[in-house]
Amino acid sequence: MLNAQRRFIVHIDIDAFFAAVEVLLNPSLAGKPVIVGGLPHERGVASTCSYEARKFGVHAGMSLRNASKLCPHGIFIRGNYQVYQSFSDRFFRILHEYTPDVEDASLDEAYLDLTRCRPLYPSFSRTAREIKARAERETGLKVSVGVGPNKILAKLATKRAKPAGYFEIEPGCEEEFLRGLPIDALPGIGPKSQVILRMLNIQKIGDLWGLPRTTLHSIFGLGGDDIYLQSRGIDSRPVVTSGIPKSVSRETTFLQDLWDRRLLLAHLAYLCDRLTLALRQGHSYAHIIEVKARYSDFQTEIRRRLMITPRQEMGDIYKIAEELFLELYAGSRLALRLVGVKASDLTRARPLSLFEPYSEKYERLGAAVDRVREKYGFGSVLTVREKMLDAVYPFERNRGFVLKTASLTK
Ligand code: TTP
Ligand code: MG
Repeated sequence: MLNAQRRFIVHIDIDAFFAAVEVLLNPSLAGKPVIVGGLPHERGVASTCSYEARKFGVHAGMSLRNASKLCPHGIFIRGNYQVYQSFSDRFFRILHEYTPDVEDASLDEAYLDLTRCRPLYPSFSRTAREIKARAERETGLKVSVGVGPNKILAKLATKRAKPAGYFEIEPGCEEEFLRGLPIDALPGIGPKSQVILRMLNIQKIGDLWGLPRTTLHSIFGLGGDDIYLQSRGIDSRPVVTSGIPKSVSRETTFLQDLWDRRLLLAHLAYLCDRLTLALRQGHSYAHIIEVKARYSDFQTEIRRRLMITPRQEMGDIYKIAEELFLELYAGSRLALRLVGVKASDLTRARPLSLFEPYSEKYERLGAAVDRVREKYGFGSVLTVREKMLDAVYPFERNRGFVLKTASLTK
């Protein structure tokens, strides 16, 4: 069932991360339902909430309005991404002391592969427990740790361990561990597939084992092959250590739903500007640009474009984002409540294009803009299009426009 050489993969995830940081900074919040993401009357969604708030049914991604209905005595906090980022940095610095094989899966979540470090650690289990204890001691936050022979099993083990626990899947116990889990525990089974499987009376992962691969394939196509492997705990994905994030995105909810195309494009331009700043800082170029729009009825649409030549420059990325946005918004009769732009499939090196003469003009332009901004603030260099936002948002020289919701994704 599993790979010939058993790996020792540790998955570690901070509990109720943003909310836990807020409690740490303000201990009077301990034991109370804390919801991070905005105030109850504001638009937008909860980024996360404390376990006390979860008892009321509140969860990440829920609109603040619904959260405040379910949990009227909840303590709502807008949140401060920079503070969370600094806790995240501290967390990852600790992890990197144990192995070079650390993959940052998100701000508060990592996979560590200890297999290569066997000579250093006589007992992997003891080391994994020590990592947990140290992360908790030095960040002041509770973490959960799962251990298994691959990423999917380690992550499922963490889910079992939450909150603040440790769970290790011993060799030979994988089947027993997986058998009773509900099918929606598997990350590869989306809501649609779940409905189909439930119609086939498949509720638990163990129930999936009775379906031949060919049957899963004929129902779900390639996704079926994946379900077959996942349900058996087979996962050969390596722990990827590259420091490049998987994607960078910037999005915002508006103060009021927006129709005006020019104003929408102004937001998009500003978000692209923020996004390309992050790309330059990460020395990365994007192969995929994605635009997201959420309508006033909460329907969300995404359009994406793959580029064989990866891009980093503001003008290029804005042009693509604008095309995607206009394509998406064409003919819509609804106003929008959110737009976002995302760069993914990132690469460090900009491969030479077959069709364009090589030039560093753009890189030099970007670097010059960054230098001016470092000295005079982000708002010192803005396009005419972005300047339209002047009429809508307060402006701070250092930070630029203060949008309603800063992007919370990496
Ligand atoms: P998670 O690890 O998914 O959630 P969590 O740490 O709050 O709670 P737990 O792990 O104990 O279940 O996400 C980590 C942080 O990422 C979370 O604190 C806030 C942020 N986040 C968002 O901003 N939006 C989201 O939709 C999610 C799921 C998380
Ligand atoms: Mg977490």
